[in-house]
Amino acid sequence: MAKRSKKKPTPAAAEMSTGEATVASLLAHGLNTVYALPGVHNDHLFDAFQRAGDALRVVHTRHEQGAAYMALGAALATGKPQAYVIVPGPGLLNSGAALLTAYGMNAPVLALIGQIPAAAIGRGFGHLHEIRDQAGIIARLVDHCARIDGPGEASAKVAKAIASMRQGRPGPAALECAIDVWGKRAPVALTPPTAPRLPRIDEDAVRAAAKLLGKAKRVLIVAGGGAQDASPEVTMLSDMLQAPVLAYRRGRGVLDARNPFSVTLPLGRELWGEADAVLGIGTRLFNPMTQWGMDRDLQIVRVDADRAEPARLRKPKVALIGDAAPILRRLIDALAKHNTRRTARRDEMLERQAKLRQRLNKLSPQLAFVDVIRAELPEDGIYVDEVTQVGFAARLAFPVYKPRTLLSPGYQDNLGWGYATALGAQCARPDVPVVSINGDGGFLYTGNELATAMRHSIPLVAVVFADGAFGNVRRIQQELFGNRVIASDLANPDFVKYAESFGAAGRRARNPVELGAALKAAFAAREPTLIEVPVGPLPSPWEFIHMPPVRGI
Ligand SMILES: Cc1ncc(C[n+]2csc(CCOP(=O)(O)OP(=O)(O)O)c2C)c(N)n1
Ligand SMILES: [Mg+2]
Repeated sequence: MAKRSKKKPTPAAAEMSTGEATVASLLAHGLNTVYALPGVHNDHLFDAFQRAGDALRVVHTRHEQGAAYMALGAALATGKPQAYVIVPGPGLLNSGAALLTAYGMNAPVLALIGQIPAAAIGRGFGHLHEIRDQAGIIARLVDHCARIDGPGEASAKVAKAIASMRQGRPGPAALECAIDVWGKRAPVALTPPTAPRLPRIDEDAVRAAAKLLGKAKRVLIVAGGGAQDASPEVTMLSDMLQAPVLAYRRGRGVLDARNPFSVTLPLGRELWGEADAVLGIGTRLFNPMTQWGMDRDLQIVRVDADRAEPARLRKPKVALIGDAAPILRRLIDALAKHNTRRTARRDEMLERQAKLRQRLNKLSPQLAFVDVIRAELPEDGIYVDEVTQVGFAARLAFPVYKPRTLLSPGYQDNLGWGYATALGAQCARPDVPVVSINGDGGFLYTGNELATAMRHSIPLVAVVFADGAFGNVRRIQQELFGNRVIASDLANPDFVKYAESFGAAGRRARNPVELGAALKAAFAAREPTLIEVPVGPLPSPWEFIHMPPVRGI
């Protein structure tokens, strides 16, 4: 890594260990919680955590995937950088799926990873937890990584890593440090946090976008994860353009679902087919472009923090590069001049939403479960999704009112992310209730972290829909493979007793009404809770998710 030009150091250079300098720097960047699983490689770092006292909360988990998913959940729920700490080799690999998901979701997660003795790195002696080319493995997983080689550079490397996580397209970063380096001491000058550099807004491109969108007759806005901090701007543009806003997972809540212009996949596809212009904001547009078609009659404007993203599938007419909110504010100003008079579409949208709901009703009883969860979860409560039947229905029909209140795993769609990610969200947002939805298959990936919920008093409420199967897989085997079922049945524990064995509250709900009552009680009690919901086979959601094209290519 190239050295950053010298920053102005803070006045006094106190003697510190590498670990202490790292902690001081994390705290200076507002990171006051770390999710961690200790081990000998990081003992001096944990000693620095201990010495930081109340300034730093250390949430230790029962598996490294739990620590990493918790940091991811905290990052997704807050939009702010979060850190996890693990031993090298197996510790790193155990956290790998979460780090991969953080990359896919542009989540600012910092991995602090131990290393074997500095002098032995790369020499193949077979030290405890040694893995070949750990730095190379990490470099494939994140955009920014470095090794901290001593106390004097720890703070600068932490500052640089955190800056990289917020610069341009956000994402995870990783820092390694060798077992014999964390404890080394020297006078240390701390590097203060740096503000992200915002790219200059291209005013010509803003004008071109305003002209194009202003003239278009039927605009569709598509909001992705990059639109989460631009909710007021997206809402205003939707109103000015009378444009529906499509979001599937990461962009949900950017336009409040109580606004009839807020649409999910099936309506979004219809509108994509009718649109003459699309404004994609912080989204790869992957599903629409690859599934629904993108003929030349569809003019596309993209807003993206990543310069490389807009042209990936097809070069848009206009690309605006940078954070969405400031760009959209300029676009709103310019559009005021170029926008045509438009007929109000509110009634049309209300009618289309009602029709869609009729169609979706065949997802029963999933939708009834989705409805009671929405009824009991307060407006700013956080719903954490999983790769499960009720989860798929929620992606289509759970009304999301605010950004960052539906957390869904993005294109990795990795089974088993949910419970620990939700724990992290609840840890970082103790002020709002968090509910974690799980299948019986996915839950046991990180269900052991019930121990973490108890140890750290994290009042997460988890719902486990138990059908005794990897239900999604089983249904595909039944429907598409002549009922040749294999490896998709599950031997389950009694989930209520399982929760109780940790000291958590366990409840059972046999139908949507009972689930509503159980959720009400759990949110009132504010204690770690698991609600088991026994279910039978559930109808397939896939006709509403994988849909045929509506345009030419
Ligand atoms: C990491 C990972 N492994 C495997 C899969 C494939 N997969 C998708 S859904 C599913 C079954 C989910 O079972 P369960 O959690 O019980 O939910 P259900 O479909 O029964 O509601 C599997 C194995 C995946 N998405 N991610
Ligand atoms: Mg299942």
